[in-house]
Amino acid sequence: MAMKEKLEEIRQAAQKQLEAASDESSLEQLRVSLLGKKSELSQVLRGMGQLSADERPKIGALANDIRSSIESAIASRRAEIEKQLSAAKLAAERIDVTMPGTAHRRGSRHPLGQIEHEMAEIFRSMGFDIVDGPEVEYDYYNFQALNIPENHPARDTQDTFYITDNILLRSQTSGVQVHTMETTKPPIRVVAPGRVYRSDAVDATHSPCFHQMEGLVIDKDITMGDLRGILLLFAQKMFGESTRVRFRPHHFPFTEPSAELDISCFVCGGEGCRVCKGEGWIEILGCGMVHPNVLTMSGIDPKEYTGFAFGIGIERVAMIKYGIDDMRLCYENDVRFLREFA
Ligand code: 2U9
Repeated sequence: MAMKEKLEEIRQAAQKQLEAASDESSLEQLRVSLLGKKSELSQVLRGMGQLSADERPKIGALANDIRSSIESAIASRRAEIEKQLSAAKLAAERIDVTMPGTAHRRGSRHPLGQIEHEMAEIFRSMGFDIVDGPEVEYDYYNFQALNIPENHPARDTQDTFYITDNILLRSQTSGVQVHTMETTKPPIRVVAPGRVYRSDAVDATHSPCFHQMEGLVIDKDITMGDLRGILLLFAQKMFGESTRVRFRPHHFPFTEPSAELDISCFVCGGEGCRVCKGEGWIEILGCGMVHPNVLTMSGIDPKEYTGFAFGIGIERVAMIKYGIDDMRLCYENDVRFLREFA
C-alpha cells in the first residue's frame, strides 16, 4: 500500500480508538500505542529513508500533520473525560440545600438546679458567699460540733448512713459551716447548698438523698431581727413581693431559740386555699440563733459574737413553688416532666 494511504488509515483508526477511550488510563495506553516508538506511525516514519527525494517532504509533512492531529485529539478527549468525571463527581456530591435540617433540642436546667440557682442568687445579692464541702464527713462535723448529743435520735443508724464508726454521709450541710467557722474570722455570711443523705424510705415527700441550702451569719450584735429581715426578703424575692412571714417556736440542738418559718400563701394571700390546705400559711424552713456551744466548739467567743442559721429543703421549695405533688418526679428524669421547666 502506498505510504500516503497507510498514513490516512492510521489517522482514521486512531480517531475511532480515541472515541472509544472512556477513562484516563485507557487514554494513556492509547497515546503510547499511537505515538510511541513501537507505534505504526513511528514505523512509517522510520521507513521514510526508502522514499524518493521528491516524495519524502510531502509524506514527512503528512506524517507530522497526523502526529499533531492525534496529539490534539488525545488532548481534547482527555479534556472531555475530565469534564465527564467532574460532572459525575458533582452530581454524586450534590446537596439539596432546601432539605429541612436536623432539629437539635436545647437542654435545660433541672427544676431543682433552677431553684437552687435562684435561691443562691437571692442570698448572693444580700452579700452571702456560696460555699461547699464534703458529702462524706466526720461524725464530729455532722453532729458533735452542732451540739447534737451522743444519744440524740438523729444519730441513730436508722436515720443516718454510716460508713465507719465516725465517718458518714452528711445528713445536713452544717459541717460546711463548721469548717467555715474554724477557718474564717467573723463576719461570716455564707450559704451552703448541696446533697444530703438520710436513711428514709422513698415516698411522695421523702428520699434517701435530697438537697438543702443552709445559711449562717455571724458578727457582732446579730439579732433575731436580722434573721427575720433576711428571711422576709428571701421569701419576698422567691414567692412574691406581698409575701409575709411568721415564726413558730421550735427546737433544734444547734440553735437557741429555734423557730420554723411560715410564709403567707402565695396563691390565696392568706385566705386559705388548696395549696396551703386552708391554713393561709405554708411552712418553708427552720432557723434560729446559733447555740453558744456551737460557736465555742468552733473557736468563736459567744460573748463577742452572735449569729443566726437557717436550713431550707430545696425539693420542698421546688414542690411548693411549682406545685409538684410527688418528690419522686424530681429524680426520675422523665423528659416530659423536665420539659415543663425548660
Ligand atoms: C451551724 C449552726 C447552725 C442549720 C439549720 C435548720 C434550722 C433546719 C431543716 C430544713 C429542712 C433540714 O432539709 S431539712 O429537713 N433544717 O430546720 N437548719 S437551723 O443550723 C446550723 C447550721 C450550721 C454551724
